[in-house]
Amino acid sequence: MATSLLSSAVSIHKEGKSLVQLKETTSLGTSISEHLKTKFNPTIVRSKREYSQRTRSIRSQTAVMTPAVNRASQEKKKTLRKGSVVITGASSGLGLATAKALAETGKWHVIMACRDFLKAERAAKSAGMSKENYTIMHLDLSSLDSVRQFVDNFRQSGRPLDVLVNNAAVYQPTAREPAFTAEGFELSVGTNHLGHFLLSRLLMDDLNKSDYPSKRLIIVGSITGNTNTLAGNVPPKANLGDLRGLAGGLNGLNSSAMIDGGNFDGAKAYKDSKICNMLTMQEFHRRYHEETGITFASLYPGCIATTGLFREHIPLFRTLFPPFQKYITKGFVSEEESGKRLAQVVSDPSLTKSGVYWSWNKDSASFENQLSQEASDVDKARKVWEVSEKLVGLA
Ligand code: NDP
Ligand code: PMR
Repeated sequence: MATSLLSSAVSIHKEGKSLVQLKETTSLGTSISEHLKTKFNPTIVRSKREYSQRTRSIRSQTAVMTPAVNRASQEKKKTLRKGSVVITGASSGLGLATAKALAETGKWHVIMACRDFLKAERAAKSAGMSKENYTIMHLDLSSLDSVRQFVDNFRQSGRPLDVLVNNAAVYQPTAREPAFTAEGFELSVGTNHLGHFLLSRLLMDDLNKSDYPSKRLIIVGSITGNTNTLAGNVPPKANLGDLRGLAGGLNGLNSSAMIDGGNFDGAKAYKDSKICNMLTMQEFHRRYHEETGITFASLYPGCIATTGLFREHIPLFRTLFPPFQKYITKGFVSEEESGKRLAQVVSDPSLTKSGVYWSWNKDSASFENQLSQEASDVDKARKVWEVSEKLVGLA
């Protein structure tokens, strides 16, 4: 019954596209004011001071002890410092749960890279995160200026970058017309893929400089972008086609707002953006893993049916989706559990393999999952990379 209600929920907003029928086919730039806000933000200033005090004290201890210690104990000392992890979209859902899980260990300082500072501060407080374990910094992924400004602000904070988690996303299943980023890219691909693409490319230098024992760049993927699964076959299916819309700039004017050049469909745009996320992770792996030792990974954390991701879906969907996933597909995971999973990909010493798309089985044990043909297409990954480079102004 839940299935039929859910499918009617879908057909309500996509007139004439019932699931049964389709089954066969299968804020702008943070310029000076934002910069000042961050620069004079007491949390950041305080954290920066605490961080440099801490490093100074570690350095002075090391200096005093140097003559007496051997190399092995120096190495051990190095690993004593807290890891420093940037998580985008840490103001709710998976990002917040991961921030909380990492902060609670006392071994991580979490930089919550969020578009809504106050929301993030409230979320961190209500999650019970203690102040010395996190810093909030402004990042709006739907503006490339904001991405660049974030990178500048992050560098000014003086913190190292040990792990970057590209988690934020928007999903617009009921939109009839496309919305656009500050630069005029369709919003879902612009935010979920292009914003993160620029962020990751710019922060590669910072990751490279880190002396942390296991440096990682993680891009959250999803089952719904993978057409080798039942979930990935729920229409509209992800498909990047020949990338003609992406190459045209996704602006909906002289090019389509969709990557494959087709008519706008918000649900498909999200799934396409997730393929881009998974392809980008693999392309990073091919280009940089050997040279840098950085671990590149993606994951499907499970169906976290209660998060803000579904905020724009119709109310009936939001009511039925959690029980449907809990009792019928059994793919449901709580926000807390999903946070533990992503936290493992950030910090577990056994998950250092690069180029992997992680998933978890019923007993919550991680395993290397298979990506769909399109989500593992080497040629497409290179093309997505090259076109994206042009769109974000790196080539
Ligand atoms: P949420 O909506 O709870 O979290 C998304 C986060 O992204 C929010 O913090 C949101 O900020 C932030 N965000 C959105 N737009 C921007 C922007 N322009 N700039 C900066 N941050 C932004 O959703 P989830 O926790 O469910 O999603 C997290 C990730 O998990 C996504 O990558 C999603 O694709 C993935 N995922 C989710 C699944 C699920 O079942 N929920 C399943 C598989 C993957 P704000 O709080 O201000 O809105
Ligand atoms: Mg899906 C094992 C079956 C399974 C799983 C794990 C998911 C996950 N879904 C499954 C099956 C089905 N879903 C079936 C059979 C249907 C038809 C009734 C169905 C429908 C459905 C809808 C309408 N499912 C959805 C939607 C959404 O709007 C969600 C979406 O696609 O967001 C992009 C969604 C999801 N199902 C999932 C997961 C994880 C999602 C959402 C989040 C995401 O991929 O990021």
